[in-house]
Amino acid sequence: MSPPHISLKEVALLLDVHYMTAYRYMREGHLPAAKVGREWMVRKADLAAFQKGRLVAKTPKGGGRKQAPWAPRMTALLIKGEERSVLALMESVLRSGNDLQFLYFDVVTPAMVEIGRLWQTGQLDVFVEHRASGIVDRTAARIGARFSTSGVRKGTLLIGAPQGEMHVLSNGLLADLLQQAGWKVDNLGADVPIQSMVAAAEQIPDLVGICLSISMTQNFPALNQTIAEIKQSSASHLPIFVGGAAVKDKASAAQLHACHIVKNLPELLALLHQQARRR
Ligand code: B12
Repeated sequence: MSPPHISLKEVALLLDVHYMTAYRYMREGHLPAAKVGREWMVRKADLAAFQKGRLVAKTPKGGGRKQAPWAPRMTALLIKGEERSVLALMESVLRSGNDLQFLYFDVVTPAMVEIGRLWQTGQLDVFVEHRASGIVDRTAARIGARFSTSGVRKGTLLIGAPQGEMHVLSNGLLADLLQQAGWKVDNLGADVPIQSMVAAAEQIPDLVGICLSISMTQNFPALNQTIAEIKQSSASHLPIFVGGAAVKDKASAAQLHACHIVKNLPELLALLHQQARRR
């Protein structure tokens, strides 16, 4: 019977790539390998899975967008807590011709949702979820900073999560994408006290809108009160956009006060564009 492992050199030959390319696949976390003595060894089963992934990647579907199984790889690296490999994978996604929005919403978001599912079904301890969140926060901050454009801004958007809401990864990702699209973003982060959100809405100059993110329906009362108080303040004219995991269905969305319920970034961009034309 042939051994279940082969060396990285043999992998390079089989894949018809330079040894350093095979080494990079390993370093970036696409191809699991273990050092045995002085040699890197790869399980044949892992190589087969990797080759399958590459095959998928080479077969563009849906308008030519590459379909490499990025999200499962991201999930695996986040679960292992491999911060450097997560960063390297993010770089690979972008180098393969995908944009920042694809990286954030089609790779990072499903990976985090899967981690949440594994936690909810008792397959992961919550520390893994905390560690993965920290990794996404830090790596996305490094990647996102490169996409921030300078020049004339379309106006400022205030972003935040209402009192009690700790889920704010989406805020950071949205902020990067909105900045890339030409807005200045003031991101207040998690658990913003109602009065602070109102003060920010009243005091930040050149404000054109407020984006609030909500993941837990139990924070609806705080969100509703925040919206109500903004509507009674000198910032009452500002449009309020609400998005997040808690407003995915119509019944939840119906519990919210006057605001625009937004599903995703393209919808938000379209609404902002409409608002700008009305001004
Ligand atoms: C990471 C995470 C955490 C982290 C948050 C860290 C951080 N810095 O944000 C930590 C560990 C702190 C945490 C804590 C808790 N969490 Co938690 N968490 C998650 C998890 C796994 C991922 C959330 C995430 O970041 N997703 C990635 C982002 C990018 O996706 P997103 O938020 O959905 O945003 C997308 C869209 O919704 C949209 N969007 C979001 N906001 C906005 C805003 C606008 C304006 C627009 C246009 C679009 C938009 O854009 C994004 C891209 O598509 C989810 C699982 C899940 N299914 O969502 C659970 C989840 C949200 N958590 C849950 C729970 C229960 C908790 C805890 C109570 C228990 C716990 N896990 O310890 C606490 C409560 C904390 C609190 N008081 O808020 C539940 C919520 C259930 C519910 N609906 O009530 C979930 C769904 C897990 C589950 N399956 O049960 N959590």
